[in-house]
Amino acid sequence: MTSVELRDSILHHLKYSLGKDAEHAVTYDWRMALSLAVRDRITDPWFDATRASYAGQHKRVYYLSMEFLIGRLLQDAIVNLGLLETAQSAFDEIGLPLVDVLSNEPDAALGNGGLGRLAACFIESLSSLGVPAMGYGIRYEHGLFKQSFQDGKQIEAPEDWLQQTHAWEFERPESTYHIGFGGTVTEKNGRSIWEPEDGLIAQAFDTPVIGWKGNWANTLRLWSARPTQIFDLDQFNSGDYIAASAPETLARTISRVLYPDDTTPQGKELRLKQEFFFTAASLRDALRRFDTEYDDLRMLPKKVAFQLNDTHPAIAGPELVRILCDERGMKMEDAITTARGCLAYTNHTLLPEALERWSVDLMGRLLPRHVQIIEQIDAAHAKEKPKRTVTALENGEVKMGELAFIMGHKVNGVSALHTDLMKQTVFKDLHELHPDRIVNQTNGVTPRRWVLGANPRLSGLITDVLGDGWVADLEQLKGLEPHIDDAGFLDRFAAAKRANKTDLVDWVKETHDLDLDPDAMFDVQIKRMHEYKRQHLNILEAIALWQEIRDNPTGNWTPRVKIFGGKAAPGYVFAKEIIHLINDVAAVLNADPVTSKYLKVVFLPNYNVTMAERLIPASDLSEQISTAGKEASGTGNMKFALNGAPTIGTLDGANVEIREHVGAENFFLFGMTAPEVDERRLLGDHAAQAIAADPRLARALDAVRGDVFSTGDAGRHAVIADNLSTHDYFVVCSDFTDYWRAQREVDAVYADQNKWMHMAALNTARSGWFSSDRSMRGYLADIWNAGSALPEK
Ligand code: 26V
Repeated sequence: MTSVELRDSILHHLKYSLGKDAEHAVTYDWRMALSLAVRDRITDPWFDATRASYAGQHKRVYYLSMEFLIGRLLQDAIVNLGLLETAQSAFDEIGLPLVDVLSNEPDAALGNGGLGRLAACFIESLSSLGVPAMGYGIRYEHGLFKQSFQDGKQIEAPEDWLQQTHAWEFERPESTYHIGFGGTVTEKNGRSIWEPEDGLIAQAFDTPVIGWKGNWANTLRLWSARPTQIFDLDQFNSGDYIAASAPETLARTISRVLYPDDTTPQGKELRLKQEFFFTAASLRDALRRFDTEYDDLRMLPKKVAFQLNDTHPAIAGPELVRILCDERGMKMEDAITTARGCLAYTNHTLLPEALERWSVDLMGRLLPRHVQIIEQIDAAHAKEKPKRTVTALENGEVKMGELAFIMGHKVNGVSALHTDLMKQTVFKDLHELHPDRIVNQTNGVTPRRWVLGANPRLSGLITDVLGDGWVADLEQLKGLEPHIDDAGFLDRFAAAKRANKTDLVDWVKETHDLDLDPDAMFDVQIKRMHEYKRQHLNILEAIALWQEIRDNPTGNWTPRVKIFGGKAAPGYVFAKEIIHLINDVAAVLNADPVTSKYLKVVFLPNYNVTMAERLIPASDLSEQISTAGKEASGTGNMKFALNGAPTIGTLDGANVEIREHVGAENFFLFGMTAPEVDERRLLGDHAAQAIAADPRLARALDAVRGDVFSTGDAGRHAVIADNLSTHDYFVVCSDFTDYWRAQREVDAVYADQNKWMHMAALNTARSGWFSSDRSMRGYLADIWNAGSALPEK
């Protein structure tokens, strides 16, 4: 496509789809027109892919996820279609900067964090690999809340991405399913029949997901809830308008808002409804498609794979059994075996508070037949493993992890360490019963969004050296290694980083009126706020460093800017305290005339995918400092390494594998290992001991406890100091001293820019393994037994 053709298509859509003439069009109109023009280019590959999937009778992969943290889609689509330069020239002609048009798009935050972003990377990789696949989720009207700060404290506001027309989706009024809740189970001729009492409609909205070079496109199908009956006409006519629309309001509530990840699942009826709603609709949809192609249900495991993204869709097990047995007449045991052949489960956390459990009471009220089936699944499992068994239903609760494990033919962890820990802890007993079921699939990230799209300067350099094959085959980045010492390479690498940093400096100035020095080290921690991620360890180190600089202001300090970003779940009080502390520390440090040229702290509000795309290419140092054993994988860590930011980190999650790939000498390791953490906790007074042994830590904690950062409200942050000085579950104090040491090593290397850039470039060259294409190939081979439908090149 030429830029003239693209421009004409944009102008056509502006006029005929949006009803605007160019003279009166605002940025929104241009963005919509460009999106529709680009969407047109996706439609043919999308149809071709659908046809090829049917024609080839390929096995289909269905990725069931409560969350798809897709962010903006326009730039990604343009990049994958190879239209970036074309779009650039088209808008040069129109006379509007393309960046302004691209940044008009709202950031679709249909997810909380890592789990949802991983789903988005996976679905893009499946398209780039040409695998017939579909993502199934919920079309939340409101995504993750918007964050702002008032007096340093987090304020939440509802997010409203659907206020504007969503340019990428196609509404499918004909693709609807009736989803029931409640009611009774009756027996007829030896068959159980569930007769739900309430119900609602799940309606599909499709977003095409275009792969690299536009060779293939899959569908992200999101379900929206609507009532079976719009309103009660009798009540309306009698004047009771509120009662008349009650059923509609109630039904629509199901897809109204994304749950933030703090809420304990117990008693959250709406969340269980959301889970069943989207899972049941997705299964029905997939089976309808299967029925158009095959007539023998025993073929199901050969032709269909359902991947459960955590336990949120784990009700798929009993629901599929229910359909096969009650509706399709399969014998219960065959139904269980057939369902298991299709299902696999990914675990994303070992934190006990995040493992889903539902009371049998609640589940029995909403899904009476499913509780019966879970009992039968347990019974069949006990029969299969008579010596010692583990059940999903226990003490009046359904344990969704156990259910997903028992109903999956494979269960995977998301990094090597996490998978090992799964075997040793949460699933120890089940692993002993089924030693071949747990497999590892280390996470990955899509290089199209996280390198090519987000970091055009670095990408340009890589392509100059290697050609563009690396985009679809990221391990080719290894080919950079022999060039690192070529004349000019490191200079160009450093210049790309420096220009990205300058862009960030300009943006921070414009949006937050803060002055940052692009020559300072940009030390970045961006992720959800959580005690296990230990943002408080990072800010304690900043405080201690500030105190040390004040002691010796003429010292040879390496200038640093510590940048934070991340949201705390609205109900997570302690995480919000940490945000408040960081903002208060920032206010004091940034105003200090003696130290602020060496050390600044910035907390950027409303961190999201778009902000990550801006920050990661401009980062020097990646903070991955979770308590060992707690971060299942991390995926931000991979994005930083790929973009040439070495890690300071613990041996946790995928950090372990990143360090193996980039080399120990290019990774700033500190802290206890997972077994050392467990052992350390056995000491009742580990925090007190650590504080007694390190005067820097003691002094920093005193400052937190006192009024140094409390502007007249002494003791405001004492909860944090007290928590850390006493039980300190996440062993912040015990890791502080080693963290300090590692940070000083970082300072020393950064002061030698040649050495630093060398290390940074090696991080890029050696991180190609962390592509989500590699992850998807692993799932295809070890879990799904499926493959690409594209001809081999
Ligand atoms: C839990 C709950 C509980 C009920 C309310 C809604 C909700 C939503 C999310 C969660 C926990 C999700 C666990 C999670 O996000 N794990 C992250 O998964 C990433 C991808 O595998 C991984 O990189 C991170 O280390 C891991 O924390």
